Amino acid sequence: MLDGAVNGSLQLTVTEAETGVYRCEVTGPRGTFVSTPTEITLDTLTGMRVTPRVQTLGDTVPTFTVAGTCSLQNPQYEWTAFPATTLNESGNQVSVDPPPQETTRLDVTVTEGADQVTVSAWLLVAAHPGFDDFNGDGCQNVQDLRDLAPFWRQAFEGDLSGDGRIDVLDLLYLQVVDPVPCPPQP
Ligand SMILES: [Ca+2]
Ligand SMILES: [Ca+2]
Repeated sequence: MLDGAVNGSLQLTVTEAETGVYRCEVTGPRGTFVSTPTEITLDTLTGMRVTPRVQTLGDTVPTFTVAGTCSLQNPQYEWTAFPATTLNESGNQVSVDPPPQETTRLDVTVTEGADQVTVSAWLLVAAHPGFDDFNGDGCQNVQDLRDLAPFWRQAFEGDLSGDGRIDVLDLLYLQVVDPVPCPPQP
């Protein structure tokens, strides 16, 4: 019997040691009832995800991290890029350097004991370069997006997504990481 488990409900903080089959035994004046067993298993890879889920290639080396909600004992990570490109792996992190020439999907298979899961992330690479700082003010911020907006749904040679016009797909490729207004450049 579990220490202290003498009430009508049982709350567990589940670790590997607490997995197994549980039964409840109720004893009263007219005898003892034993419940049907309930099995508790632990899937340590629940909630595993890559962050960021999507990022756009900018002027820094793109890095991704995979993590879940459980702490893992002896995880193995296997990163794969589609199309293939150079990956620099370090535990649950990977950096993509040199930068790929086209949009790349990253898959990571995480293995912990008998459990395994594969999750993905995307590195978006614009079809045409030069949009890192669209208005040339030295920042990649929302002002670049505003300055691109007048071309919305218009023909635009050399656009980011490569279909010859500006729409929501192109905005996905814009980095908006710097402050607004853009501070004076050194
Ligand atoms: Ca700018
Ligand atoms: Ca486009």
